[in-house]
Amino acid sequence: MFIGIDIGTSAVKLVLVDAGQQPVATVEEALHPRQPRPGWSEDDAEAWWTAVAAGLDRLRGGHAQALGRVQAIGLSGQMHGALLLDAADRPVRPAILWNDGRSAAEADRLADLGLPLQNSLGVRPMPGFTGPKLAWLRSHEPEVLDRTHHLLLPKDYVRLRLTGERVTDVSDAAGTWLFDQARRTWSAEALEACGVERAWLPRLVESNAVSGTLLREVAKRWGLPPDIPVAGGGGDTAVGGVGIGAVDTGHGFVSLGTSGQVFLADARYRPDPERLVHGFCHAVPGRWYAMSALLNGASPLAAAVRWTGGGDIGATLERVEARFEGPSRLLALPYLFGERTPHNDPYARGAIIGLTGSTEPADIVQAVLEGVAFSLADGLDVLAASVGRPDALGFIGGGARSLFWGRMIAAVLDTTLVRYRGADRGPAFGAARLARLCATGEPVGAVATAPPVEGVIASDARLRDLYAPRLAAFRALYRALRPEFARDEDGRP
Ligand code: XUL
Repeated sequence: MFIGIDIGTSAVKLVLVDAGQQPVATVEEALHPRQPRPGWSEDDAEAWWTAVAAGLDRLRGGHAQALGRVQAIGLSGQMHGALLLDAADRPVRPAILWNDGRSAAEADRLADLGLPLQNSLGVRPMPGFTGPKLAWLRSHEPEVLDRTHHLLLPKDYVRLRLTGERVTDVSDAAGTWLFDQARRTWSAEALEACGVERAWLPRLVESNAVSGTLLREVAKRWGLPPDIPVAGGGGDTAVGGVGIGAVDTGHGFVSLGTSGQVFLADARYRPDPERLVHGFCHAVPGRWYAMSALLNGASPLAAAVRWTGGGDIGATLERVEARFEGPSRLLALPYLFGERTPHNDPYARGAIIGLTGSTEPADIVQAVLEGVAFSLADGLDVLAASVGRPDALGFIGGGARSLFWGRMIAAVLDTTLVRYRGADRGPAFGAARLARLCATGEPVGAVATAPPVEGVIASDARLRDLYAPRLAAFRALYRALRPEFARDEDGRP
């Protein structure tokens, strides 16, 4: 038995997986990140631990015997966060999350350090990354840094509570903008540029390596065997790749969680920061990946359901599908949190145009689904220009539960999407695989295989042709609105 724990943005997910790689139980505990100002995003480390503890309670409730046979635990988590701890390992302020845009000025200043540094760090500095956020704290909250002794990524706080160890893995370190991707180690130059002290940083391990062992009191509380290993684990995008076996060159996926990604694994490190590609270490040794990172994946859908009166997302999708006759007359930009690839624009926001007196709530939801599909098409085009267009892509994350949305995305991207069994719990399942790898020492290729295929969604040529002009209109709408988004809160450009 293995446990995978994914510290997501809107929920923590835990999955218990047996020796035959079958999920035995999955539990989910909601999280409630805050937006203290437009474009800012924070959460409390304690909330992550409370959610993990509640999840373990529920697993114990239904599967106490299985918990007694767990061989290892693996972790996955939202990337790019900045969690600062004092000398007693207490958070000195709320963690600043991946979709926080406050450090735009710092990111632009860091970009002036030039392309060679970006090539080694894998990506252009953008506001969501840890390093630029530390630079922001240096100028806006220096007293916080005076009290700082340790810097951790979100999942690594959970590890600290499980094992007492301050450790991160290469695939999560990769997203900090403090990390040399080719050498798989911290970058002295980036640390200095961002004002980060070397002594704050956690120890580094590969994702499938042992990072520590379970504390006795933790094991006792949930009836887990004492001293079992906790694997390095990884950033949620890379671990999602492990979950569906996307570890070799050209294998990848479209993921629709709170965020969205188009991801392609690579046996070589091929950075392309000028295109806003993220070139990061994969969660398996000797592998990297290229990614278009969207800050707005399935979250605009949840928002659109709320704007149109609330209710169940699945039932809303059914209503939209029942009325679907082709592309909407409305056009929506999904950029609720700004956007990284392909815009690097923390000020971008959502927009819906074309409303009439007879617009129905379902029309608005459909337009938002299309807006996310269009922005995924932007992401795929960037990757295609950089490392090549794949023949097919996996389709994972909570959004992958919707076949209707999948058909729309396959047509807009003009690509084939493959749905795997259990792919909506991707990163938690991938984390359980990393737990297994660290406990058994098996070869990665023997464990990180593609799960059984549940269905293949081909691009519908008729729908593709109908959507092509709408995609062009979507791109034009963003270009037209960009100057408006750039205005600050007082209305100045
Ligand atoms: C990837 C990214 C998100 C977060 C949260 O660059 O920002 O995937 O890891 O899920």
